[in-house]
Amino acid sequence: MRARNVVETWFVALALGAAPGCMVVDAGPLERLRTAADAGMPDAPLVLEDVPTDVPPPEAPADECGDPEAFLLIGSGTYDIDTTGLNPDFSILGMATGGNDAFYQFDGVSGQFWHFHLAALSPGRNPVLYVVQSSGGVCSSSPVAVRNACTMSEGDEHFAFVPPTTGRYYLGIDDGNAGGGRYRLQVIRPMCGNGVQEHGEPCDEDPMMGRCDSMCRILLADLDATGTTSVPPGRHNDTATEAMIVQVAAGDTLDVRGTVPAGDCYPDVFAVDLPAGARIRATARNATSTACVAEMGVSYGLELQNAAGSVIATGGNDGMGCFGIDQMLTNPGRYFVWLSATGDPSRPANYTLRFEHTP
Ligand SMILES: [Ca+2]
Ligand SMILES: [Ca+2]
Ligand SMILES: [Ca+2]
Ligand SMILES: [Ca+2]
Repeated sequence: MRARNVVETWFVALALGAAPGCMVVDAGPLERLRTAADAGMPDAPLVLEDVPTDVPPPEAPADECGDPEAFLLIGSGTYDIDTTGLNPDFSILGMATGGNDAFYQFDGVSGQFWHFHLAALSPGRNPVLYVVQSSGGVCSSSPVAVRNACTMSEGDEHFAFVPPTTGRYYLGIDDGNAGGGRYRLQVIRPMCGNGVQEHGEPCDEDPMMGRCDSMCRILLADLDATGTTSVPPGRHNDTATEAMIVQVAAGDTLDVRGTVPAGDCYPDVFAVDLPAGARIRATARNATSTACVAEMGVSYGLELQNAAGSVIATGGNDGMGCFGIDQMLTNPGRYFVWLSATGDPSRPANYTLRFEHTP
């Protein structure tokens, strides 16, 4: 609509012979004149395609990663991007990113919280979203953060990003399928502690309530002494940054009930703080935790990662028919359990993930 407004303003100024410095603020008389001249027939509405679009909007992304002229993202904003005229000149190590790519830059400050969300507006796309650093105008093909959770589909890609170091970063909008398309990028800068749960924030409430910590991460604890708790629905919990903190003391068991929505590509990520020498078991069970079976047509995936993001165990049969992870830990620290559910995309998968912490 921006282009249409530009054209109409130009038309009004020309028709009225506007002198320099004269501002036309009321197009009403002109509209009535135009309508009269057309014998009462209103003009056909302009559509975007009628307007020359060879001048990109100022917030258009750059074609090349590392371009020092790339638009600088500062605060929250929404950007409509068209990569059809751009080139597929960048790729991420070990990932299919053959589509045309586009780039923004931003100054990341260590510890700040960003959330990026990319949706395809054109059909047949497979968006891929990543953050890379550049040196001397050359971007590293090893991303600082990367997301292609929906690898075979048009599903949105999004992630929380906390810069590990302060510096200039490039945000890449790419695609697993060749060619370009139209996308909508949302950049969100939530403020933890303002009492408002913003897009990208798992929660934002008083830590004294015991459901949300001071970093706006969801706390999962046995608050009602039933041995069971539930994942609040509809929250961001699919990266280590957004992981839900499972509070299970040595010798205790906690059943965490959750749901992977129908067709959802994203994992549910849990964090557990464990001392040296602890043993952690995480087993996937049915919705009522009565049996070690997934919902019909669904299969679970499990990974145990350390704080550096290295996979130290993957799910397997525990010998008693349960799919799970059972790991002794030498080093103390925060560990992450990634649960994914694949299968019938037409209905949600309800699960219980049982955490057992043995000293
Ligand atoms: Ca590419
Ligand atoms: Ca490009
Ligand atoms: Ca994708
Ligand atoms: Ca907030």
